[in-house]
Amino acid sequence: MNTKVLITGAAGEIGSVLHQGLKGRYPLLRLADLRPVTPGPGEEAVVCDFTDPAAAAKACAGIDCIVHLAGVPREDEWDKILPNNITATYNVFEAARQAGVKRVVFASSNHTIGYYRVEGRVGRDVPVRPDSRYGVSKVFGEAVGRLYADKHGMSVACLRIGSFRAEPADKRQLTTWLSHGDMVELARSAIEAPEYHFVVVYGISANTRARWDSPDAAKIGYAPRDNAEDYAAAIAGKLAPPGPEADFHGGPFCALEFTGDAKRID
Ligand code: 15L
Repeated sequence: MNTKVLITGAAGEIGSVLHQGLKGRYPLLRLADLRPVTPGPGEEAVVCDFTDPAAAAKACAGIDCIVHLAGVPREDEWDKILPNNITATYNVFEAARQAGVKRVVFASSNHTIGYYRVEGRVGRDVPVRPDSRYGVSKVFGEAVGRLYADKHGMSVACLRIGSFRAEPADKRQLTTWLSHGDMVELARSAIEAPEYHFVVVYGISANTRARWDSPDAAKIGYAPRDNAEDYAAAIAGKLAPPGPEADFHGGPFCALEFTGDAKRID
């Protein structure tokens, strides 16, 4: 594969797994993070704060494909979300455009559609329904991706990642689990698929109880192997408390700071 790849947030939970899983696969793996990363052969490490456009531009130079993971990975205060997830994501796409990067793979989240009821299935074309400031920031990232795909001809994949864990931990995750191996396969597929314009793929394993539909998975050739069902007996009884956490796809994020009327969320 003759693709020079930049991973932002390479020292994070997903970034570290991708670093190991994609090691040696590309002529260059550039690993960017606020924290130092130790590079191996064929790798470069850069300490980079993507809230700074000049730093983002430097990190993107000479790259073919960016896997953009950097940012706050869960719900947080607006003062953290705004610079790290919104400004930084814009900076990454804009730096990519200026550097002539052909493809950006954006780590989005299931929290873009969190307030859909668990009884229903959710596809990629439903209106967004974020369940948190974090979810709003991921909707923003997908919108910037769509803009750069349409306006600038960039190839963009938005991966709506579910519950990235070594093993599923509760009943919700029997639906939402994404194994480490399948995360590597998902990123690899999005990096290497020969041609696509703009795709949205739910990042989950081949879970028997999956409720999110990803017709675009075939466009990138994503074929997950793991299934949360293999852990069902071990986590039987690990249920969410009654209320928004149990009622909606976004689980615990839906219950955080909740002051709404669940009956009105159809
Ligand atoms: C996410 O997007 C978060 O990054 C992670 O903290 C989990 O909460 C996960 O979603 C999930 O929905 O389980």
